[in-house]
Amino acid sequence: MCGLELTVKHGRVTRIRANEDDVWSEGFICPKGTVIHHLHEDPDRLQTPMIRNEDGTFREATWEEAFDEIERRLTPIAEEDLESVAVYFGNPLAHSFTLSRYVGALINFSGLTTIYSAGTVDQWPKNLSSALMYGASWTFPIPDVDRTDFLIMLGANPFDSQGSLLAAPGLMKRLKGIQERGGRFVVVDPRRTGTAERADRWISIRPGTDAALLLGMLHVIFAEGLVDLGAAEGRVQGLAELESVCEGFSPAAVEETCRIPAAEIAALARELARTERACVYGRIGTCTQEFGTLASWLVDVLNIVTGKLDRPGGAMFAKPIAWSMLSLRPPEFENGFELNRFHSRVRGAPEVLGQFPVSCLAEEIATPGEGRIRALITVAGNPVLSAPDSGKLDAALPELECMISVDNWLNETTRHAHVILPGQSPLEQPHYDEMIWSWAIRSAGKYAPALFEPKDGTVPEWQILLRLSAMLQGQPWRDIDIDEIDTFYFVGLVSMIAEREGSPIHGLDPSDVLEAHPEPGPERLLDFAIRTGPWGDAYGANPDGLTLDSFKAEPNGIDMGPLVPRLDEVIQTESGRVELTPGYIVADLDRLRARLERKDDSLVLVSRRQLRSNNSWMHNVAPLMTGKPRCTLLMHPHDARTAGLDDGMLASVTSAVGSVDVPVEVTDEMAVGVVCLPHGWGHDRPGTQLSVASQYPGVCNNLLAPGELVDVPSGNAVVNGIPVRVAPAH
Ligand SMILES: Nc1nc2c(c(=O)[nH]1)N[C@H]1C(S)=C(S)[C@@H](COP(=O)(O)OP(=O)(O)OC[C@H]3O[C@@H](n4cnc5c(=O)[nH]c(N)nc54)[C@H](O)[C@@H]3O)O[C@H]1N2
Ligand SMILES: Nc1nc2c(c(=O)[nH]1)N[C@H]1C(S)=C(S)[C@@H](COP(=O)(O)OP(=O)(O)OC[C@H]3O[C@@H](n4cnc5c(=O)[nH]c(N)nc54)[C@H](O)[C@@H]3O)O[C@H]1N2
Ligand SMILES: [Mo]
Repeated sequence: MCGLELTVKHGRVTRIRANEDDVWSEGFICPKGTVIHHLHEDPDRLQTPMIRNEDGTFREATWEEAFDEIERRLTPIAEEDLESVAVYFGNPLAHSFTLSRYVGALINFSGLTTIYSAGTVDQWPKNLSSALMYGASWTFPIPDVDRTDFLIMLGANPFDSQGSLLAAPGLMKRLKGIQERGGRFVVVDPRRTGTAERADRWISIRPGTDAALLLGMLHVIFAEGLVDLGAAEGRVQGLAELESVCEGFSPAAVEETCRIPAAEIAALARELARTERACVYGRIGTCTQEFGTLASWLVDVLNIVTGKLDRPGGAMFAKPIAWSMLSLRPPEFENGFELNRFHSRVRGAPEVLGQFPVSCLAEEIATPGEGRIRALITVAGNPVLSAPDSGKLDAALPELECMISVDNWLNETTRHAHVILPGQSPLEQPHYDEMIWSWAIRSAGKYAPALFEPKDGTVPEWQILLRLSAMLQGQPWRDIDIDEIDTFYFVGLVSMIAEREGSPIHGLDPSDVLEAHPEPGPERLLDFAIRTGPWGDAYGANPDGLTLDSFKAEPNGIDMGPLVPRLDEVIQTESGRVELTPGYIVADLDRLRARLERKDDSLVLVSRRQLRSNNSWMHNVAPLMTGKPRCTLLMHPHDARTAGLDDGMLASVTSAVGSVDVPVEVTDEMAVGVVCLPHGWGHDRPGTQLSVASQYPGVCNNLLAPGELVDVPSGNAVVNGIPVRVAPAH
């Protein structure tokens, strides 16, 4: 999302700098931005389809050969049983206005129902709590960092990650800004991260116990009469029940479990309640853990009962200029969010918001019998490294009768594909960031045209995905008219929006809208989202309003200002109020009560992210890989001594499902009893085409994550708080 200034000479990028004039990022840049041209130039990046040979090697193929092969393998399976065809999509969708919209089209047009994604190793608990609290599964309040005076961050480390479901350029500078205004920020994390190091206070927590901490705080708020709904007054449901919910979770009752003194818990609650402009924010450490849904819910509950919701300096809802497809409630949930409607075949895991835990994927492929997954399409995902129990998935993928990957690299996952279909490089396609504006601290946006003409013979991803969708419907690939399907998709969307009461184009004839956009492809969808957004021209109704052309005329972006209160606009619950005590979530408290009773003396493993990397797929960029080895096990000196380990020694880390050998980095930044591995490593698999990454393989932490460990209500994977044993490696 940061504005970059690229200098090009003779068709090559010679320099990348932060764009100082960018209205959003104002000169901020991170290491990933400075190397974007390496992704474009990477000799390992696929520029033609690849077909796997019998012996496991790959050959470059023409698009004709690739689609012939897909027709031969995929079409018969889809015709026999579409449910046996699964799709997995990954993180890059969040940033690509093409991928996100056209993966939606792939699913809707083909009728695919077996859907997996990186979402169930990420924010599914937050999706669930928002669905049940606000009636909108992608509506998350975010901290108004620029105006807050007190921020409690749990399980987030923007020092490395920069942000997540909170987009704020140069977030660390903004956190410092809180301190410069006389405010404070506190970090709750089992590791004294770079963020915690700069915070006013680091509160070390036992992994997986945030829900207990937050209930302890809620208990204090009720017990001390600190409830004050503020702007949410009259707009919430269930306040009385909430008080009884925290019964039995006093600070004294949770302190041992959380390993945080009761007095500190109470002080935190009081400080939150008493600071007018304050906010609690939780991120991935609060989601990918044993009580992810409870923690995600309680973060919002605390903001609400202390009057922080929907007010400047508190937790607010972003107002993007261009709406994302995710803001549309799926038709299957038109009458409310029904959960656990069906169950997975092997484990009996309930679906949540249309998906099973991604850790079910391996067993659904490997277990014979009716309903087995026989074909898989991956789009921009690397689950062999990113999904829990990844060894099992790596072993299961070769059993597929057909695997197609839409991906730009031949990596740990796509090496199992029968056919890989590459898209274009990030510099060969236009960019307008996709979902993340929905959690941005300003209503801004910007558009960058493609820097380079796409290389001859490349095919944009929207066309690949539409073609696959029609093939899944049994159409011979040569007969498919991409433009026709795209227009059908576009008109369908326009009709849906035009039919809505209160829509800016309510009653407009979709064919008039179509006339304004004769060119097929993702740009007209983006233009439509801008024009029907809060500042759009509404196709004439608001003649001075924004269109995509407005952005094309302003390469530094357009900023429509800071967060504004908008609770009434976002709530979509049946009651029209925020549901404070959704029964489905509250029912999970028994599991937490049992946790308070559980003996807990094992060493546990958590994950970390790294600044010079992006999940699993930027380790092939040489300038990001210099310096000390980074795939290390962080361990407190006390734990290292107990295990007989010293800094730099090779340790063997063993969990219930796997074992890896990795060098130890002894550091008191870890809480005692907690060890930490980075995620996204493990590039030692044979048959990939990653010439840089394979020189720095590291180990895959997900070999250690038991697939059965999930946050029960959401099905989200638990990759933080995994019991492990650590010993010197032999
Ligand atoms: N243990 C542990 N596991 C985790 C996490 C953790 O913290 N700990 N974090 C989780 C989180 S938050 C996430 S988001 C997931 C990520 O999980 P995934 O999304 O499965 O993994 P990524 O590493 O982001 O892989 C992105 C893939 O997209 C491809 N790609 C890159 N650019 C493009 C493009 O333009 N087009 C196409 N078609 N493909 C492209 C890359 O080659 C790569 O294969 O991992 C999760 N797994
Ligand atoms: N440079 C870079 N930036 C990235 C990414 C990347 O790989 N590299 N990945 C992107 C993606 S996909 C995402 S989702 C975001 C994630 O962004 P963040 O949520 O900021 O992710 P992390 O940096 O992994 O920080 C998570 C923190 O949670 C802590 N934690 C672990 N378990 C617990 C627990 O039980 N309770 C609490 N309170 N804390 C816990 C960990 O110690 C860690 O410090 O980052 C994005 N940004
Ligand atoms: Mo993520």
